[in-house]
Parts: sequence; structure tokens; C-alpha cells
Amino acid sequence: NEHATSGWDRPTMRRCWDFLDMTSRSFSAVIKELEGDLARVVCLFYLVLRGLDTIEDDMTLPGSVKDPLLRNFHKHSLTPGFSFTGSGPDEKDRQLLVEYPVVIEELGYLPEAYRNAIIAITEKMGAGMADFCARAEDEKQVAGPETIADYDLYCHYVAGLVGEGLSLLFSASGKESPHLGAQLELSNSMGLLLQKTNITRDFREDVDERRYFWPREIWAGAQYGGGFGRMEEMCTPPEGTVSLPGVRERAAWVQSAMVLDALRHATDSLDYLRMLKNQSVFNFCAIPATMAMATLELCFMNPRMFTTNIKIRKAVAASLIMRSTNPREVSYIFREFARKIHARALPSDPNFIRISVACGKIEQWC
Ligand code: PS7
Ligand code: MN
Ligand code: MN
Ligand code: MN
Ligand code: MN
Ligand code: MN
Repeated sequence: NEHATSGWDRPTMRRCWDFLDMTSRSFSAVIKELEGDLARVVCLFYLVLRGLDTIEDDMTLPGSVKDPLLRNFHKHSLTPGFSFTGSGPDEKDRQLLVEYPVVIEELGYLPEAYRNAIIAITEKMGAGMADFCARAEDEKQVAGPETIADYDLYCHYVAGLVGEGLSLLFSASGKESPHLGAQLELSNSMGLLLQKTNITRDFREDVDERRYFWPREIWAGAQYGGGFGRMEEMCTPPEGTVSLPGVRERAAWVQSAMVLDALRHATDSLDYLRMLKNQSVFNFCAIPATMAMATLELCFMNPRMFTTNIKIRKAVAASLIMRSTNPREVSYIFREFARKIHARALPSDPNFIRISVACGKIEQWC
């Protein structure tokens, strides 16, 4: 029967479900609702990438330890008994790496097509993360992406590849078309929409931990209303000065450039969602996408984003979960948030015209 291979009663799989709840704020519920095999397969994919991301995020690890761990994580994931106990005590998900052997064992029970897809994506993501870490270690370079193209590349490694891998798994399950796994452009866009929203919202948390993801082209250059010397200056004036005039306003223009850059991926994401046939897969992809659009609208022109960790209200999230059921409804949700953003844009913002165009494109899609 179905339960014999789904492993619902294996202690190792039970522990993996525990870890999914412990490590995921946003994905746990939608992953568990996936149909058939897919719930377990995507749960394991999530845990492998969560383990890899825990290593990437750990700023207490020296490059000499971190670099090979990231580059070889796909091999470790196939080595029975591998665990990593060297994460700093403050890493919130360090226990997952301590008990990583349960994930490795469950990967071993997966059909080969699924396992190979998960391992191939993990290898590419680990190499990409390591490349960016190496640049941050290099004293001659400023940490973080230089240009917007560079920012797109980083986001491709940590999120576009997740979209690519998920599409491969959906196709391999037979629940989605075999063509879906080949739509790399569209699945990349879904990942970039989510990742760029997360990077924009998490400004303060990331800067406080000395993690810099905003592209220098946006925060240092005048074109997008920037001109700051360091990311920190957007929330705290440089040492020895009182708050400079215009800092708040320029920070707002940089923030609006970040929201605008994320909005670029909205229509491709709608195209991706339109290709899906399975209801449980649709919900899994659409709910994080509408949450991202709500989060972008919350961030836009919101000075609180620079000082605290802002989140959409529980009632808004609950309503989005209920409404994100089909492509037309989801496009209306996108349009609703695009209209709110457009209505709050100021003509004095250097990004004003580009914002109008981006919102207009979403409007046109519907
Ligand atoms: C396998 C579901 C649906 C075609 C661990 C889902 C961190 C935003 O670090 O935890 O706490 O600020 O809030 C997810 C495309 C990836 C991109 C990426 C794997 C959508 C490791 C999610 C998630 C592709 C790198 C979590 C990208 O944010 O971040 C699975 C289609 C992991 C998806 C990271 C971020 C995800 C993220 P943090 P969060
Ligand atoms: Mn998280
Ligand atoms: Mn992270
Ligand atoms: Mn990370
Ligand atoms: Mn985090
Ligand atoms: Mn984040």
C-alpha cells in the first residue's frame, strides 16, 4: 500500500517532519499538503537546502571550513552518518546538522530520479554560495553583490535553483507536465520574486549580522536615489555626524528601487503558475507568491522596515491562503498589491516612472 513506501511510520521520517516544523516558518504547512509522494520528497529537499543555508549563514565559521563544506554538501548528503556539530551555538537550525544522518537515511529511500535532482541542485547551490562567500572574505572587495546582474546571480543560486529543482520534482512525480522542468526562466523568476522580497524585508536583521545582499549599484549610486557609503548609513548616520538631511528620503528611494527590482519578476511568476495542473502543487507555489506581493506592498515607502522586522498581519496571511486557489484569482491579488504600491509612489522618487511601468505590466497581464 501507499504507506509502505511513504515511510510515515519510520522513526527517521518522523524526525524529518519534526525538523520541517522546527525550521520552516512559511513552508511547513504547504509542503505537508502536497499530494502523494511529493510531500515527503519536497520535505527532504527543503531539509537538505535548510542544512546548506545554515552553513552559509554561520558567520562564526572561517572560510577555510565553510568553503569545502558548502562545495561538498551534496556528497555529504549521500554519506551515511555524516553530521556537522561545528555550527555556532546561536545558529537556530544547528540541531538539523547535528542530526543530519536522519535526512541522509531518508534520501537513500527515495526513488533515484528524485534523489538525483535534489543532489544536482544542492551541488550547484553550494558552489554558488561558496563563490559569493569567497568574495566577501577578500578584503579588497566590499561584501555583497556589486551590480543588479550580480544580485540576480546570487539570487539564482539560493532561490532560482530551488525553483528549478522543484519543477524537476513536480515533473518527475507525473503530477505536472514533463515540460515544466524545462521552464528554467519561469521557475527562476518564481525563486527570485520570493528571495528578493525576503532580502528587502530582512534589511535590518541582515545588516545587524553583517550580511549584505542589496546590490551596491542600487544603494551607492544616484540613479536609484542612493549615494550611501555603507548600507548601515540608511538606518544610522555615519559616526561623528548627526543625522544628515535627506537621509530618510534617500533611504526611501533605495527601498523603492529594491521593491521595483523584485516586481520585475511578478509577471513571469504568474506565467509559471498558469502552467500548473495539480491543485496541491498550485497552492504550494501560489501561497508564497501572494505572500511575497503582500510583503512588497508592506515594505514600500515604509520607514519602519529600516528599524524593525516587519511582517504582514496574520489576518492578511490567512485571507491570502484561502484566496490563492487559481491563476485568475492570484493575478487579481497581484494586481491589488500592485495598485496599492502605485498609489503610494511619489513623483519625486527617481524610480517613479519605472514603478508605474512595472505596475502597469501586472495590470496588463490580468
Ligand atoms: C525546497 C520548498 C515554487 C517554482 C532552505 C521556494 C534561504 C526565500 O534565511 O527561510 O530565514 O531569511 O524566510 C525551499 C519557486 C533554500 C524559493 C532561500 C527551500 C520558488 C535555501 C525559496 C528553501 C522557490 C536558501 C526561504 C527561497 O526563506 O529565509 C523548498 C517555485 C531553502 C523557492 C534560502 C529562501 C527561502 C527562500 P531566511 P526564509
Ligand atoms: Mn526562515
Ligand atoms: Mn538563511
Ligand atoms: Mn543564507
Ligand atoms: Mn535567517
Ligand atoms: Mn532573510
